[in-house]
Amino acid sequence: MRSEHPHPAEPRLTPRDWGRPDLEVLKALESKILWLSTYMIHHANHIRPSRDGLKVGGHQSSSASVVSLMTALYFHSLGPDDRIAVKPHASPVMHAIQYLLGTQDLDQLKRFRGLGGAQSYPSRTKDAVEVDFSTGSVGLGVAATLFASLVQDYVGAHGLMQDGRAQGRMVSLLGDAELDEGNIYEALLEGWKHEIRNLWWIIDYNRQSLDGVVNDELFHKIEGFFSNVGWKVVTLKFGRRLEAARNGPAGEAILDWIERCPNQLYSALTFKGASAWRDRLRQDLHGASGLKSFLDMHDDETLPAIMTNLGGHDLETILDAFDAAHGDPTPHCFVAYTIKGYGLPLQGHKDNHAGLMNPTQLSEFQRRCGVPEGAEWEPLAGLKNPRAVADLIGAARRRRRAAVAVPPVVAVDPIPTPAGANLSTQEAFGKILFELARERTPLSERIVTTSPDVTVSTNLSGWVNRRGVFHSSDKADIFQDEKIASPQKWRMGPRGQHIELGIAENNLFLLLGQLGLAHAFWGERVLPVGTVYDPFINRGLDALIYACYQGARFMLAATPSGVTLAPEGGAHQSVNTPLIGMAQDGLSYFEPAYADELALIMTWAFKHLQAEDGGSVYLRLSTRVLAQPERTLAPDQAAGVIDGAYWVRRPGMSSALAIAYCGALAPEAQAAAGALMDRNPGLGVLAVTSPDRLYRGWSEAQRRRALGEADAAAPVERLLSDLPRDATLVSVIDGHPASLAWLGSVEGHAIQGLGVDRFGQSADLPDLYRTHGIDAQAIVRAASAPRRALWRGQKPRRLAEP
Ligand SMILES: Cc1ncc(C[n+]2csc(CCOP(=O)(O)OP(=O)(O)O)c2C)c(N)n1
Ligand SMILES: [Mg+2]
Repeated sequence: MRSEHPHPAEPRLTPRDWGRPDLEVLKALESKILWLSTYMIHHANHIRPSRDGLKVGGHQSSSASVVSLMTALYFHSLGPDDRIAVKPHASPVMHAIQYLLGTQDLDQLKRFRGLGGAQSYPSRTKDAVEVDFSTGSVGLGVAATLFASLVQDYVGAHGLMQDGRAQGRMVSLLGDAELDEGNIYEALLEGWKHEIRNLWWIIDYNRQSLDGVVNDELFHKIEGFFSNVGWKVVTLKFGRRLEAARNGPAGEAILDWIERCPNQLYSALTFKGASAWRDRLRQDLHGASGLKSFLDMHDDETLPAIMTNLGGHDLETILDAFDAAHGDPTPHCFVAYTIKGYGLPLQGHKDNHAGLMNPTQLSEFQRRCGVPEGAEWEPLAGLKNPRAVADLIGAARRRRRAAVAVPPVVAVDPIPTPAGANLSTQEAFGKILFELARERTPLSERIVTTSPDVTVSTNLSGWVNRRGVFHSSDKADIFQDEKIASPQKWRMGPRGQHIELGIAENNLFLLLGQLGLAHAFWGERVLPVGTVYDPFINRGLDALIYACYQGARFMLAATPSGVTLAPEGGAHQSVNTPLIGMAQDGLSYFEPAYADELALIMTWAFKHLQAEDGGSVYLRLSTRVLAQPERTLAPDQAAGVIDGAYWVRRPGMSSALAIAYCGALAPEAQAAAGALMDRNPGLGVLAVTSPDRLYRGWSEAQRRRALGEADAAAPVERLLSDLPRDATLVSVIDGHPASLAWLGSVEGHAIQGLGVDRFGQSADLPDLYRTHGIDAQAIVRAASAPRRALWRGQKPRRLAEP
């Protein structure tokens, strides 16, 4: 049953408030944008000196395809609160427009695709101009707009929108081949469940992708997909001139011919030009009444122009369609028929994706655009109506809202260690959130949780019971009302602080990414916490990387992890995720063993999410219940938890051995230490809480020393300098051993790196740990293994007998 949103959009400014621009002026702007975007690419490839001989690239055809649509959007249809994802290969168009609007420097355009210059694909974090959504990995930027509209609803319902801002429209201008990406459909379904609104997807339907021409039937399918999930589909097929031709000689026959013309043929004729159109129409419409008059009416200039007058290149058609949709919150899909390379000699050619105009073609194009030589970068050069164009640009510039001011930091009090003599880190995580939910603190009010159908099994339900599920309208929990006993109480309503998702992990990361940017979009922070099964990070990995690349801030609790999942094993056992956690920029990975460590990490994490130089946090948690140590961590140990490691047992001066363990394998490390202690009384035990932070600290110190800061030292260097250089290190983790094996290089210790590097299977812990060589015996064995001789003649040495 569909419901009414109780939080209608604030009154927002729409094109009705500023009225239609003069069409001729808009057309002049359109041609200037086409010129600038084309020339920017040409300049980077043919004029800027090359130092490495590589082709710089840039997509002149993909860009030309959307010039009319983007002209209409930026200079008429986009309101001050609207946000847009521009398809990756139209980056030059976006930069040209920003340049005209005065928000982009010429220097940036001249350095397009060069260091510090305009990026190849729109980038929130790397571009100098304000970019709403990064794009590049096709499909993701598109779906991100859908989740942004959901977040906007959340933010609106929770009163978290900075003063003076209204609910805007989330717009995606996408390539038609982006619809091949499965994440689009996962997002559509999720959007339908959440009754998303204020969303426009404008498909640049040029019927070409990278390798070729798309299937003729795609259009019908698109209509079906979108209307199935409640979207309005608006098709912009013919432009004004073609529509008008309908009533002229052979009009119906010609439009009907275009309707039936296979995409490949239409593209080929577009590329070939006037005489090809003429010949083909004569051949295919032989005998059609009025054909001769139609062909006689058009010369070699106007015939191709009319035959390619598609909706997506006709400003009037575009403005009509966009204007008609304003005021309707229903999500809209516009199918805008376009031609890839429109207006360029590359148009329609099936291989034009990476094609570049040569200097001769460019000169001819420059002449046609009326751009005087030497005035290539001049915004108004060669225009017939420069003053009017400048006025239109000025009006669009004045409509823009200033960037969102940085919101104040939400206070984070130290999180107490959850009670319990025996706990898993997953349980501890659930308890921490449950406790946070008890009181209405600044922190607990801003936390929003989300999970792809694993809320209960990742221990989030305590939080959800207290804070409710977000939904546009209040909904009772029928099971509760019917007095059916269940620990889950799922009240739903606009004030709920948990967003429940379907299983698609891609959607989880896309949503976390947008929640994690709420402060940048609407000026108030939310602190997103997502839960997922650790192995299924891989399922949504590109979206996770995308969220980090966008600079989003979120906490990810991934649990269960590793082969420790034991009986439920096999496909559910994660092996590579520690390496993902280490390698992913913008994401700090932690794998604590105990609840006190987790409480410290989460306290730090909620601050790190908000710090200017902060980022997102990934907690790799476990379902293995461990006896909790009765202790208060010393200040240096507590600091070590955040830096990535601390000595549980500091090595003695003459120690020959230390064991470095991570996460749920703490008991194995302790048991092995117990067994080895007699022979190695000075044995050290290092608890690694974050292989990632530990490694980053090390590489940062190396970098600083290389730059001359001789005293720079990393936490891991200080820790391992306690261990005699000829001692052996044994590292152990329930994950890929490479995540810790680098420890040997820090101070030159010989290391035996234990971990999991093969698929697991269902079994109990003793069998699994034995099979993968991460049990106490394996640690003892590794500690006792002979070292490989370093130099010829050097004798292998045993540290302890097995
Ligand atoms: C996930 C992903 N896979 C592959 C690519 C490489 N790629 C870049 S553009 C493109 C085709 C895009 O076609 P379309 O979306 O129709 O855009 P057009 O160039 O026609 O405007 C491909 C396959 C990519 N950028 N992202
Ligand atoms: Mg395309």
